[in-house]
Amino acid sequence: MPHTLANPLDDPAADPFEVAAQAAADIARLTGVPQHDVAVTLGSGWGRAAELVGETVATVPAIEVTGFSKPALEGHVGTLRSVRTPAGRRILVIGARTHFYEGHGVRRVVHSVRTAAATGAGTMILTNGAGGIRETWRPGQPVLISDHLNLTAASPLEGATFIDLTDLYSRRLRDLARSVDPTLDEGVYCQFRGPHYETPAEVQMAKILGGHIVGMSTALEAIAARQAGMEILGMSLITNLAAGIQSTPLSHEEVLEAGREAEPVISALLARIIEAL
Ligand code: 8IG
Repeated sequence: MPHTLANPLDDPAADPFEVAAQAAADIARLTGVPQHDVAVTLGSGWGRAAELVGETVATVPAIEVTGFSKPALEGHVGTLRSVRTPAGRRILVIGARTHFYEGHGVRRVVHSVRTAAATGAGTMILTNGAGGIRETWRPGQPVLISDHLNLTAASPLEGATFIDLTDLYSRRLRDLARSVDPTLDEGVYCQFRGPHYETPAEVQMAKILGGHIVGMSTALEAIAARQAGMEILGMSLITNLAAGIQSTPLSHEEVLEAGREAEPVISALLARIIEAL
């Protein structure tokens, strides 16, 4: 009897791009939408941010799609949605992020991005909730990601796959986002492994290294999106100031609350950016 794996990506012999192609076929079948133009991953605080983007055509539990895993966390929605904008653009809304800290390997972390590319999406919008290092930033503030520091010591690329990451977070898309909201600030996102938050010393290290935002996602996904040839827009909702920057301890509850409060503002922002793409 062959051993049945819970997730085909856990089979080292599997081709992750073939699994993504299968997942894209599942999405086409389950949503009735053969192709998507843009994909959006919703991070902490962004859970309802897609509701103003357009009409939800179909909602699919992520676990029904090949290679996807159960969501690990409250505040992370485990669904894939097909949304149609007023202009008729097809948006794949990914509310099912697998984090590196879950320990299932990088293939699973970037599967949603590879799947999005396989559905036809040429633009990948990656959102997250994160800690802010800049003292002028306030919880509830959205910022653009201008570049990243990948501090996970991992990569979604396998073998001698050399990919250029200059302009990884597209200047064109950042300019476009600022044409929607000129007050949007930007910064360098540091992906830590987590799931613990940083020590104040680690936050100071990130600051010295040129970081402005600390989080536990996005960088690995952006690399995979670039490998797939997508144009990338990254946005962080600053839900807390990073450890030691704020005087009080960090709590997941605080993160959720900042997300709830910012929801109407970032929902409208995201909808307007997508409309302007
Ligand atoms: I929300 O302060 C959120 N996610 N690493 N540090 C890291 N991840 C985060 C933080 C934070 N806030």
